[in-house]
Amino acid sequence: MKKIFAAAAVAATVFASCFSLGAKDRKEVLKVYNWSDYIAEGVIADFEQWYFEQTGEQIEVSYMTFDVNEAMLSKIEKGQEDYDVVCPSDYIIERMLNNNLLLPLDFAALPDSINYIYKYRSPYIEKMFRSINPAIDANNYSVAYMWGTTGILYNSDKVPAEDVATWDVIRNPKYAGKVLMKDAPRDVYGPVLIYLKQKELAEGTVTLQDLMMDSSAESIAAVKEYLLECKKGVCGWEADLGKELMTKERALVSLNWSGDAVWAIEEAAEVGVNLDYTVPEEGSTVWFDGWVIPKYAKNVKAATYFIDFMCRPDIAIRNMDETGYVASNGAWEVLESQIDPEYEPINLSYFFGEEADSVCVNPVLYPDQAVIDRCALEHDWGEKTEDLLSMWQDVKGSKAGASTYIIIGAVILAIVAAVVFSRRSKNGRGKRPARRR
Ligand code: SPD
Repeated sequence: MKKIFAAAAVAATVFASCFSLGAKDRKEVLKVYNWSDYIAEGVIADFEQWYFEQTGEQIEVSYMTFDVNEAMLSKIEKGQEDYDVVCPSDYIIERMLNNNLLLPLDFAALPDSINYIYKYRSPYIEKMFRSINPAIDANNYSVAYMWGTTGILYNSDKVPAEDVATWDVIRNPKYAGKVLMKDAPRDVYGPVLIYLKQKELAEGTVTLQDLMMDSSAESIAAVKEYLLECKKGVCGWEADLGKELMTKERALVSLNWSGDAVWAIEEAAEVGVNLDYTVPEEGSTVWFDGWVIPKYAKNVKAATYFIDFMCRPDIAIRNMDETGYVASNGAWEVLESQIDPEYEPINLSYFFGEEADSVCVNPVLYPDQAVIDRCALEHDWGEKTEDLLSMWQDVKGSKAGASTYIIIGAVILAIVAAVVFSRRSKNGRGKRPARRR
């Protein structure tokens, strides 16, 4: 996975855009706002070329990135930028639908020969998108890009599998100072609440779906208390760097997304570090990031073509191979590209149809039915989101965790060393002894 090259290519695109956009007609510009590290090298340039071939019109993509759903949403809600196409997660799509921030997608406008969206939509994705918002079918407003689970990425040489069978590994004192948390409040809140309510889940008095909607003051307080305990052992809150810190063994346990895990496992193997990923037994969240067109978009036609291009199987495969994430694309060609006899056969008929009931693919990429059955979709909390964000700030900003102590310790040592050194210099004792003749 050539992340560095991909990043350089994206940076070059953005750089080039900055210098040429001023002179361009807005209709010749497509503003894309996507997650960082989420597209393969060269795909943007290939889209510009393909768009010209299909329409005879020039387009220049202005490509911008974000790392945190809530930060992206705040820009959209304030109308700070007239993005044409954006890639939020499921519960943010739900919020955008509730707040009337999205345009319906018109794929009938595309010529049949290049309409990849309907042709390759997985039945599973279609069903899950329908469940995003029971009142409005999200399939009419969004097309899934990548999807996955939230779980634990861990160093399998130093952390035994039984320790990661539970979310409580993030609080396990054995790994204090070596735990990374995703800087994504909803993606941490869900698993922690599932852990805290495991007894009620087992007894059947609550369901995973109930927990995804649980924004009560009691639950937020319980998750806060738990996270404050975890914080003593947390060495960082990361948006995108966690995978690299794991490959360098700077951390041993990382609450992370399956796509980052795939990337990290492959990169780590190349330097002899063994990482693995699991979805703890208590249950977790399954998530989807989908393309949407905000209602103040200026280039709906190019945005529609862009979303369609991302669904072309060869493009989906390139994006998967380079980012580690899984395309929401049900094309058989995509499945075939991932088949590797090294893996045990798993049942992916839920995603690719009946014929895929026993396929050898990486189970971190495509969870089998048993994992899916213990995962649920996050949902928008509306106004209550503020309570979560404020709890999150309290936890991250409150009294020091391990990483803070390490930094403070290093600063104190540096000051002490500087003072000792300056005293020794003044007394002449720090000087190199004169050579005997
Ligand atoms: N570096 C790209 C990361 C995108 C992951 N999206 C996951 C969102 C889960 N809510």
